[in-house]
Amino acid sequence: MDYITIDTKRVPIEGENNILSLIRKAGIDLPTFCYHSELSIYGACRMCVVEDDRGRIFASCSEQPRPGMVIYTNTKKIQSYRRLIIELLLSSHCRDCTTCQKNGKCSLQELAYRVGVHAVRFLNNKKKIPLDMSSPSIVRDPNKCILCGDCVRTCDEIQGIGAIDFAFRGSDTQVMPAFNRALSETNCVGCGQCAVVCPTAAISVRTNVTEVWDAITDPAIRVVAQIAPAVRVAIGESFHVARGENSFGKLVAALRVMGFDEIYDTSFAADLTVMEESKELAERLEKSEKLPLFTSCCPGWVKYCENHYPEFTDNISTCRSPQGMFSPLIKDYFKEKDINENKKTIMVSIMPCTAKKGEILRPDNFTDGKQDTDYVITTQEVIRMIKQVGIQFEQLEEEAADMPFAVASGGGTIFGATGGVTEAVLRKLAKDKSYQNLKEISYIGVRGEETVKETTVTLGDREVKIAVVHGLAETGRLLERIKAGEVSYDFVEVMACRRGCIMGGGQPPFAGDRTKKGRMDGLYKADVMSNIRYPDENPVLNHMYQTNIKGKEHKLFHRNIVK
Ligand code: HC1
Ligand code: SF4
Repeated sequence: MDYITIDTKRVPIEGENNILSLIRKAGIDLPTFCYHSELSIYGACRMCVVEDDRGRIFASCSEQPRPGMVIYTNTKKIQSYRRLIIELLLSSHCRDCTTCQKNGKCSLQELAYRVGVHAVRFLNNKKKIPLDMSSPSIVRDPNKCILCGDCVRTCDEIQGIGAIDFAFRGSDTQVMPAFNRALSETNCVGCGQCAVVCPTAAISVRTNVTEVWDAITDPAIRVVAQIAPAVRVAIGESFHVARGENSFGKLVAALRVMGFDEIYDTSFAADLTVMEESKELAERLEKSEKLPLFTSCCPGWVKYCENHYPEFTDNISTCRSPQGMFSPLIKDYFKEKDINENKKTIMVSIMPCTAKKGEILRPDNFTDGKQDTDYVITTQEVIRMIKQVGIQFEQLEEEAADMPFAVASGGGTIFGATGGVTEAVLRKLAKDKSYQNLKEISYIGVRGEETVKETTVTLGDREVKIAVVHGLAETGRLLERIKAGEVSYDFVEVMACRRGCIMGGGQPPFAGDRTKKGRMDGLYKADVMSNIRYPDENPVLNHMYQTNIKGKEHKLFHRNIVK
């Protein structure tokens, strides 16, 4: 086996294609701003510089390992080089750290501390640039940009959108949409993946925390929370809870302390979505029209389709997302009570997703012309609220959500991972509701991290071809193949974010590959622990279909599509 020497350690080369990966394998967390294992190598930030035994200094992310190399990661030269990089970055950076959204989570702040920059010798002569607040999902603050290009490459390479890019030259360089337009006027879908990789607060989640506190503290308002499936397996990461552990019960307890009046599980509405969407699939298969049926629960995907592939918009399911179904259902449920108690019900969704903030503003999701979900707050925002109150999250006793919307199937809960919607729909369509069949469906090929998964199932006398895709760049490639007639499907599940909602733009920033797997495993574990696994065996939902939602399905659960 070939080796290189890193400081004093011999490290085997086992297929790594850059020295940085070997350094990390050797247990040294070399700082970087612009290196991400899923993005192309840019080599711009220079923080990962190392020195070799001939005194050459180079970026380790863009250099291939050669057997016998001797690398030093912490020489005097390297130390002062890194300090200078940080000092130069800080010299043109707006330094309002104490009031910044990213305070305590900013990589620039952290690395300034780590490399020992205690003062900045250079003056900041840059004029303050106005913030772009036009998107309901994210905020762009050019004054905090360090030009690492992570957002540009994510938007282009992972999402295939290219809503932002570098503009101007030299010290005037900025990241912005073409012609400096507002983000809301671009093809940005609000997925927030740029904010996930941004090391500072140059791109951050647009927050609605203040509005939610205002509602909670108003006694005339009934504040109802719905908790999305993916939130439960990520929120604990910010409170020393083991990675991927289901913190749903702790979150419910925290929301009660904060003053929410009713707390429900969005997985209930995911069961509802399965019922409506599988009905729609059966009808389209019967008539052989508008196939493939594309899922509609991911707003980033819906917007991408409208922007880039309008020819496929009729193929998208008419179902609202689980969030979009749940809010009008709950408002309808409390209608009379609100009148009797002289109260107003406000719906707050707790979501892993930044695009959900845009979904609630779409008139095709309104009921009787009114917005159903009042506010969406992301996992990150609810973490901030918990910390504001001082709740010791990890010490909370778990509590159950409120009835009747606390009852959900495991099929509804796995919606948060890629393939979960499809698996839940297959459970609904299965005639055999046995435990054994659940296992068989789980092995059918829709689970896992592969970017495109395909499977075929037999429904009645028909073979139904299914694809599951996540990440919008990959989705675009799949749509091109469908258009070219190279592949054909009857049902396609699309999630804008790689690996599904568990990696949504509103989740706590992730630390390496371990978290991704942990979150996915956590949802499948929650499914196994559910008393109800098949969405169509949800007794509360089945009762409601016979009673209070009977005849209202179209009005409350489907989009108002005006041609
Ligand atoms: Fe999702 Fe969905 S699974 S879109 O990823 O269909 O956000 O978690 O809430 O609405 O249920 C997100 C997650 C979420 C919806 C559901
Ligand atoms: Fe691109 Fe998504 Fe960021 Fe918009 S939110 S700029 S689409 S990565």
